[in-house]
Amino acid sequence: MALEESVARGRPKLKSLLELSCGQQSLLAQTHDYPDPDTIASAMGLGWLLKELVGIEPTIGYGGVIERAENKTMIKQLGIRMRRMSPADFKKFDLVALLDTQPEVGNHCIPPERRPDVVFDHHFPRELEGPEPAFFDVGGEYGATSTKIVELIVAADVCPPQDVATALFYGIKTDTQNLARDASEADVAAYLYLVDKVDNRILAEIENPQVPLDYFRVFNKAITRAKIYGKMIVSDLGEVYTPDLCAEVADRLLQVEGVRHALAVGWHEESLFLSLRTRSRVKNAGKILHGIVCGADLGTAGGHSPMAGARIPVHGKSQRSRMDIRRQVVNGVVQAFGENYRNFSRLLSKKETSSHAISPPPPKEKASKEKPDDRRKRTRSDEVSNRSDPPRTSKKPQSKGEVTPKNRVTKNEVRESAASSGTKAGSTTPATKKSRTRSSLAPNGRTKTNRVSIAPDRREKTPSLSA
Ligand SMILES: [Mn+2]
Repeated sequence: MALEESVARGRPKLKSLLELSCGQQSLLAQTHDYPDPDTIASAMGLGWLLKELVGIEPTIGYGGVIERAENKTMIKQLGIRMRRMSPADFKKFDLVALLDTQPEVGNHCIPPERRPDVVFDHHFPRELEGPEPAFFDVGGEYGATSTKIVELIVAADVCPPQDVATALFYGIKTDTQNLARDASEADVAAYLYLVDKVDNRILAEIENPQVPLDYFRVFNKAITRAKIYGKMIVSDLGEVYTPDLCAEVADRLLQVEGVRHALAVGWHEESLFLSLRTRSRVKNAGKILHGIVCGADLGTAGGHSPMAGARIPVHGKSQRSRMDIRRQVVNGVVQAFGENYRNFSRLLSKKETSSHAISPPPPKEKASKEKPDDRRKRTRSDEVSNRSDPPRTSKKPQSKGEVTPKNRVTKNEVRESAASSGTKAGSTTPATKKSRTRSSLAPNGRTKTNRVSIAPDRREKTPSLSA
């Protein structure tokens, strides 16, 4: 039933698209700068369909970089070939299609003199400054551009191969948060049409990729720098290796209890990037960010009601004016959500952000009454017995009041010593001091071997990882 409506919507679009592409040799399906899964899937789907129907040779183009782990995995696992475009490249194609954005919105690198011939976008329509492209399908009740492409495929009555189906499915899934956000009946119909055509093993790999260490460094910054203004949370990530991280962080920060709106900002290649999220049904993130960024002619912005992004070029601008721009935009967004930008608290306290100690919490009862001397004696006798009879470590400790099992004590010592050698903070805490005393008292063979095999390894790794 719903699929019949998809066919009905797709049929006239397919007809005019075929008229336009018939007899043409080459198609450039252009995605975003910093493309997301929906734009990649739409370009792949459109390219495949037109090759299938009219034999046109498709190329998928992009600008910026592709760094987000999920997107890189998607491209690799589905064998999608994408070409980074320079302005001169656009002349080489008979047809240029723009997917998931519009000529005036930005976030693409098609030069102004080469108007795209085809535009597919589900975001709200923008006023066109130049002539309307020959094929222009913008807006409508769609949570993803991929859904529009699926409607063409069902109207053409062809069956997409598994890689195309998987890409389109993932495009719809990410843009609608698995049909939970801004999903229309059209999206649900497209999703259901694709669901049994998907390679679920590849989909799982895409959704659970390994990420670089820097990913966690950025998240660390995001959390330590986060400020809370009433129901709004804002974090400045500093320089990021990919602007996508702003989106990921904003999504994550929106999970903080009591938070209704989240803004993450980060710098990448002479631009300030912003990602805004809101749970509000009244406020429109896309319109707010568009008003603040485009209204002041600072840069480009786009998005929907619950989520939006913006990019502000700062090339040639002084450090001072970069800070002013950031302040202007952040304060503007905070105010737009009815909060006072002068009034904030931090997600983490100063103490929490500065503490690097990894000592265990101190014992709560009995142990505090013990004299330090007693503990020292016990530890020594314990370790002596360990040395005399090594296989006992695998057995349960003989009596209850004893110190923790020997091998665990040893590991803690190793961890603490490795940590205190790496960081200045924490090395003066009482617990670390004790453990040092303890290990220096133990001429134990086992302790020594562990120290040699674990601790130097960590010491070696730490500096190279931070490089
Ligand atoms: Mn989209």
